Amino acid sequence: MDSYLPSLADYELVVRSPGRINLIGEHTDYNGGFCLPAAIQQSLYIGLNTSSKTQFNSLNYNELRSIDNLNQCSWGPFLLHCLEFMRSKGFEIPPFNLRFGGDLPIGAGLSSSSALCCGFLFALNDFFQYNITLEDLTKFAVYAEQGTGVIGGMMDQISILNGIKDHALFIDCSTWNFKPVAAHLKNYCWLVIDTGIKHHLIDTDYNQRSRTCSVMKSKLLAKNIISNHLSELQLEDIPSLIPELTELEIQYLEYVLEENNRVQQFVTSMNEADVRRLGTLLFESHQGLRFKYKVSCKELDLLVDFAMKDDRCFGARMMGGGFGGSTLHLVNQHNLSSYLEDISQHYKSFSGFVPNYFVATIENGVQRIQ
Ligand code: GAF
Repeated sequence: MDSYLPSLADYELVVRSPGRINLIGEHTDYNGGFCLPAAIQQSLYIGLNTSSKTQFNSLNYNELRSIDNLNQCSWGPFLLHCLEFMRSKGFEIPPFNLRFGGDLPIGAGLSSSSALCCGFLFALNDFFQYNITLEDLTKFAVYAEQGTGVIGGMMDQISILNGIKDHALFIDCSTWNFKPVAAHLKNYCWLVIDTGIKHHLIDTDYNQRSRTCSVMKSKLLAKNIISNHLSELQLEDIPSLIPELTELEIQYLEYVLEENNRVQQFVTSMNEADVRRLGTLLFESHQGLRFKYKVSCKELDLLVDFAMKDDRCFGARMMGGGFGGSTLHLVNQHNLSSYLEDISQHYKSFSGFVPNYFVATIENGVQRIQ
């Protein structure tokens, strides 16, 4: 991580912008539901300097861009949309020199694109002293990233900008309110395994899910069945909605409402340190994502299927938007190395390579470090 900092030593301002894990509550945010993410140690480090000409430099990609060709690289559109959003709000942005890089894996379901947007907006705000509140910065980051074409929610930006060390944030996405939940379980750890299947959400069926839910919402709003979000509904309401919705919509709705219930039960079980119940909820979440919401893939399933048959792991599930990326495993620390060895070998025999992994350390959200 710190290996990026020497390249930023001459920068007037340096911001650390973390990735995030999500303990549970997937594809619920854009449905006004619940989720439980946390900022992690893997981060992007973003440096800003004054300059006569605006320039952007990605250390990970070893690419240098100006405003004119910023769109012609994978990371450019995120920065461009942040700049456009800030200008649309009336902020004047003098020329600057930006350089960034870090140890946050890209396209691994750990929200590297949101880390870039959140960190960039936070850096601009601090550097040019706009005095935008953290609450507004969070909104700006959500809307700017939506400008790139992903019809996503607010889970990633809330956790990246507002994360609290050793805590997950229990977010009510209907109000954007959140409260910290202690996420440290004595003798257990949160293990993240990257399938190596890379994705940008815009290239997946993520938007298709989001659109289907939005169509469903419009139908139910038009009939005054809901007043704002799908997550106002309860599972018991489903039979009465069958005439209003398609079979696929019912299937997705059932997943979302079940996942909301799981998040609430998860928070209770975290407070009670009931590791077995937590594990069961993780497995149930994965099955919902796999069979009802259909956003998993065979590599994610392989890792979770292994976990289900192994009593060193209490629970596991895919994490983030899906279609690749990483899985989260709740593992007894004493068995961590043997579990890792076996699951890595199992994955290698299927995919040909040993997957990357790390034990998540839950850290604070975006911070100025220089
Ligand atoms: C991605 C999105 F960016 C989030 O808003 C959320 O929908 C998540 O997928 C799925 O829970 O990370």
